[in-house]
Amino acid sequence: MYDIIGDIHGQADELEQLLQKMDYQKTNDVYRHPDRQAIFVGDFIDGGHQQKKTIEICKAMVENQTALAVMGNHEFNAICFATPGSDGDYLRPHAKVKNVTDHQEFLDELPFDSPEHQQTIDWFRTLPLFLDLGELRIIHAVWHHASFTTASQWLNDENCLLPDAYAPASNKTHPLYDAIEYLLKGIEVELPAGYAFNDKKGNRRTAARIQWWNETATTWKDAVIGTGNAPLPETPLPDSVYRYRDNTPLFVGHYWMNGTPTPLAQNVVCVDYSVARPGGKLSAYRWSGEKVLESGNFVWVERVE
Ligand SMILES: [Mn+2]
Repeated sequence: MYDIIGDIHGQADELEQLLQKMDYQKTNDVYRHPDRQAIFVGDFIDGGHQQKKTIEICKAMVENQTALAVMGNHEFNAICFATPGSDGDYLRPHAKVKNVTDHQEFLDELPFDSPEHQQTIDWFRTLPLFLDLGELRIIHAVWHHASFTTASQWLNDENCLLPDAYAPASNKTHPLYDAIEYLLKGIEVELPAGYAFNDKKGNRRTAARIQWWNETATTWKDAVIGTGNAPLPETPLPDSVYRYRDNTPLFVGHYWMNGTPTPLAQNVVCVDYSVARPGGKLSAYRWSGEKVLESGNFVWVERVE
């Protein structure tokens, strides 16, 4: 059975506390549990000041099969930052200031192109985009069938992106770009004509995130998230807007949740409770075969301030 652990973002102290709280013990430098396996939902890096240590702990667990892991958008970005494209520039250009500032603490700990940086990027490349374990599924942001179809020809047998996939996945005009966006960063849906909202940075947006896990939110007004107080239509969402309707329990990270951990739906859990920001938690869901996910199965530690 599995303990699914949320986005760590370089907070290694909290990771060790959480593992110990779940009775994982460190033997021969590897955390392990006598009869459970951990699963990391990605986003090991960017944020906290212990990114190298976080990678050491998680990589050792994955290599010794005491844990499984999937790729987060931050690992995908780190690979693109380190991968030259055919035009000679990196797939995530270094001249764009935001690409560097978002990643600076990682680069401070693992200097660009150093052997330890290269080894870390090589390990990130071995992380699958998703895990389908039959009775449960894990992906960083959205389990999205249409994007799996698009991505399938760019994956190896273990569902890792092939080396040649990173260039098309970084090219906004290529179908693989949107597929990776959906799987690792979430779905945005165009609002009905005439509707818009201002995002956190004050930019006017006409596409919004939706609660793809929530079948009971049937109108635009109820289903859309992150739109603040903007007026939204109370008309039904069209059927074309994606919802996760499968019975198989699904675990995701990515969403910077607040408050007391609880399932998003009876078949969907988000384990990301924002340990990378003040007041956040590192959380895990201890899954033991149940089809209906329950809030009592969450375990967490508070962020060390
Ligand atoms: Mn993420």
